[in-house]
Amino acid sequence: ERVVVLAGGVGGSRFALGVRSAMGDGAELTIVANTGDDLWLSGVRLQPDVDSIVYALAGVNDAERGWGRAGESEHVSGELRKWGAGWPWFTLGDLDLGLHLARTGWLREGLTPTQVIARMAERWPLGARVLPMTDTEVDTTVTVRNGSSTRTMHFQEWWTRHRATLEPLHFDNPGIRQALPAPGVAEAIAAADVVLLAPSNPVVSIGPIVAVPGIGDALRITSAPIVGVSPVIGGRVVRGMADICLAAIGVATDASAIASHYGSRDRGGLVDAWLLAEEDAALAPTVAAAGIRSIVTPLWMRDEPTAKALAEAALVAARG
Ligand code: GDP
Ligand code: FO1
Ligand code: CA
Repeated sequence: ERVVVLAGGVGGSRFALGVRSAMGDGAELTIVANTGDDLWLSGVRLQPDVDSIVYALAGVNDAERGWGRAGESEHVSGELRKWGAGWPWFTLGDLDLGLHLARTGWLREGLTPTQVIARMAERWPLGARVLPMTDTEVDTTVTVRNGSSTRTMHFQEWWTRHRATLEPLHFDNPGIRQALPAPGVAEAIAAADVVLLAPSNPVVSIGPIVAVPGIGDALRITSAPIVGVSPVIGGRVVRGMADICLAAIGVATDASAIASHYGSRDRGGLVDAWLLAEEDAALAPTVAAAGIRSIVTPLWMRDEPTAKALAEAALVAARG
């Protein structure tokens, strides 16, 4: 069985672990990671969602935070702050910086981001192939009101510095129309038996992935069923501030509204089936009205067993 998962950071990495444990021997798992959060900082390339997924699969992640390494120290970051270098509100852990330095060196030697991740997988057996959505550098920017005018900033500044407290007018991914899917992404989707959308942020995680031109097309034409998992449980996002992102694109923080936003594949959309939390069972008719089959199942990923059970439910849903 060939399974492809589209994933962001916190929700994406937890779900990826669940899918890996739910899959049988001989099954092939490909995880397509959002790279819209990526940035250059203090001379190094950061790929937060890729790294959250790789660290989680390698078992070296800080599971509570959902990003960065377990057992992290911050000597270098403290020194950078004293230099006035980088962003004082954005901490690069020492172990994490080891990866950023390695990656930046390899990129400068001419490796692609896809090849860099493959190198990471030589050190850490991941039990999955992790692909960036694209090797092209694509940012996510957020435009907010600034008096009578507007101001545009990098997603990380809006998210981490301002904690999403500035009302977003819109999100953009400059350059994404020219971006190509990373090698293997469209092929994996075309050859998949199942495609799963992790319960990731629909706006700034899944949104950029499906906005890469060849990826959206590959999803529309693959013969594999596509099953999405709601990141909203009982009308609330589980971890983070995705509700504020959803409001900016006019989508309610509601599991059925997100399903309708992705749309039914029968009607040119992205999903065949949608996993709803038990708390949201009453939304099943609304999801059905959008032409999407829904399955009610526990959606909380508390630990590996609950993430595995969720992944199993998604795989069962895909089989029809
Ligand atoms: P980010 O890139 O770090 O922001 O992480 P993702 O985009 O992958 O995931 C963020 C989303 O994951 C949030 O909007 C949450 O609603 C969702 N999420 C986090 N934990 C869980 C969980 O246990 N269950 C479900 N269903 N969604 C979750
Ligand atoms: N999130 C924070 O809230 N504060 C930080 O200082 C921070 C540092 C950081 C460094 C590397 C990395 O890969 C991620 C980091 N994050 C930090 C998480 C990240 O900003 C966001 O949560 C994601 O980009 C959203 O997906
Ligand atoms: Ca992200």
